[in-house]
Amino acid sequence: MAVGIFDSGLGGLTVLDAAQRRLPDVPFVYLGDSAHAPYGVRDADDIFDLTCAAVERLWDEGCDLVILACNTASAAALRRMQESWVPTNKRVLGVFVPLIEALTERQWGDNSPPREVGVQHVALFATPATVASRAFQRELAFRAVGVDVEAQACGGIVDAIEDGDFILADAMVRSHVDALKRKMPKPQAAILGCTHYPLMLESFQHALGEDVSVYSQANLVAESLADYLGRHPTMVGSGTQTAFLTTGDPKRVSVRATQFLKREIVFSQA
Ligand code: DGN
Repeated sequence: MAVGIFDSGLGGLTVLDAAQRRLPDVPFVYLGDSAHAPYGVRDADDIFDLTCAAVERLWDEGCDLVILACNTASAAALRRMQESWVPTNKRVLGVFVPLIEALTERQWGDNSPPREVGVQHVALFATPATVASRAFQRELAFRAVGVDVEAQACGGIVDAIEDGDFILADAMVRSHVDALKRKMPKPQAAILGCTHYPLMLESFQHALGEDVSVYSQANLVAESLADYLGRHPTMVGSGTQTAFLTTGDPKRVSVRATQFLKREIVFSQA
């Protein structure tokens, strides 16, 4: 039994990579829906249907625990899936909560009332669909009061990364950070609310300035997964094998993934 990691394309590899380093004895199956990427410009019903199909595919691979390593899918589909669709012997987890717990300095499962936290001005960078969902602000409001969130819908960055065009992606990061700063000149913290963005972490940090704390998901989600598996050890078997599946062109996707993770990754057809 492996842990399933799903993303609309290649961004979830940042989460997989961090999870593999944190949990070297856990087997994983990664599924990227590159045939339908990017999700960030699709409507919520469409994202829900595609995400359910991907999760079912991972269940078929023996993954009782699936992580939606995609903020767009987490924002548009996770709550709806958990409430009405996921059977009781399976778990589907998202990537928002570990990030918000880190920002609000909370432990997993701390359901105490919202309280003031160390930051008041927070910049959120995410895909247009994630920003439109306001899921981040909703989850934050359960845990914190008095935090002003300014969101920047970053159209184009995911496509540039998926195309392997990091020069274009860097230019886009700078332009989105400039646009954000026109709305919020001095953010104290910045949330990278897209699993593709850790690949552009240095660009974001550079454009924002060294005094801004940048929260990136990969390590936070890996830590939260380790914590979850510590409490639910029967959700996973042991082994070090990781399988990589794509709905896109395995050859092309393997080249990009190898470039992203700087080690050889071979995808098979999903
Ligand atoms: N990595 C996905 C996310 O975290 O939202 C990108 C979504 C997309 O397909 N644009």
